[in-house]
Amino acid sequence: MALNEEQLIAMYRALAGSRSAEHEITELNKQGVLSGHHSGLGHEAIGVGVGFAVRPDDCVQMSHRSGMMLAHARGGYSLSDAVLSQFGQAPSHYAQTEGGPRTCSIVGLVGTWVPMSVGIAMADRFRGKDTVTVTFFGDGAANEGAVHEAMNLAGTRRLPIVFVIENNGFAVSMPTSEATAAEDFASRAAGYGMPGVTVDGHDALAVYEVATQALARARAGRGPTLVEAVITRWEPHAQGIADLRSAEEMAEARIRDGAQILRAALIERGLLDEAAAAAIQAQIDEEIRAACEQGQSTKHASAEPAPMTPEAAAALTYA
Ligand SMILES: Cc1ncc(C[n+]2csc(CCOP(=O)(O)OP(=O)(O)O)c2C)c(N)n1
Repeated sequence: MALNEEQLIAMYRALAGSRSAEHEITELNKQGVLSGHHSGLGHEAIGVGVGFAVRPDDCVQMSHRSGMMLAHARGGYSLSDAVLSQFGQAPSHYAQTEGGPRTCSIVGLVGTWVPMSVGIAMADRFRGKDTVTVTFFGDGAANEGAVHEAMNLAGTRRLPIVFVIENNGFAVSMPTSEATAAEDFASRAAGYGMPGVTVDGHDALAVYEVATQALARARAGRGPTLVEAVITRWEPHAQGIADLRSAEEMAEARIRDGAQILRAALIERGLLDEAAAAAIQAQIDEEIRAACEQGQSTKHASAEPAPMTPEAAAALTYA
């Protein structure tokens, strides 16, 4: 289903907003004001593209990369919520709010939520619903045994589920090329008896198209799809973890920019101009600024531990 003009502008607003919120949260982590973040910078277009394709009653199982963007794009989760949740002053994007879109949180063990997603799709099928489950995971998780079993079961039973692999080329510091001999992940779908599609994960409109088709297929009872969204991770795996990429490689990772790509596409279609884009950005900046101010001014009133100093944050090692 093609998005109309209003929806396309809303998509840009969600993408630019997610980018700015993610940027601010990442910076506050670098400064030691916040701690423990897995930055989603670079991944935004995947969450936003899928977020616009799903129905509120579809169940989305988020990842630690694009969960916030998904929640924001689906509606009911503001940029202010996203920032304040980092200060413990708003619900996390993983939490399902009363009457809001249906979500399921990840668990700490990578990949273990994928079999749970298959269980949700199966339960919905048993209940006679026409809902679809969408489950997100990384290229590292894709190599977990439980994930293979889950996809095999979903293919066998033709379950209403869409698997979205966010392939950022790394599992912490392990390059994909050292974790699998296969050229890509989408081709694995043949072994599970489902279609596999590769999409540019920086292109929100392309992600939206692929997700829309996969959702329609699942909703029509024709079974699951494996979507491989190829993306670059702009930041190290998580705060305090050294990235093995060179400075040049880190800079190259930022060349594909989802917000710029959507902005250029909308300008080319005559739906957006520089002034309108600037006005949207000014509203976003103001919402995030106010949330940061509120978060920082009231943070110490709670019983939370004192924030880490930048030195302590930099000294963190990964266990
Ligand atoms: C079962 C398990 N093994 C290892 C870890 C530690 N760990 C946390 S995130 C992560 C990398 C996951 O890589 P990927 O699935 O590609 O997602 P990405 O972080 O790149 O988005 C690892 C190894 C874990 N949480 N669970």
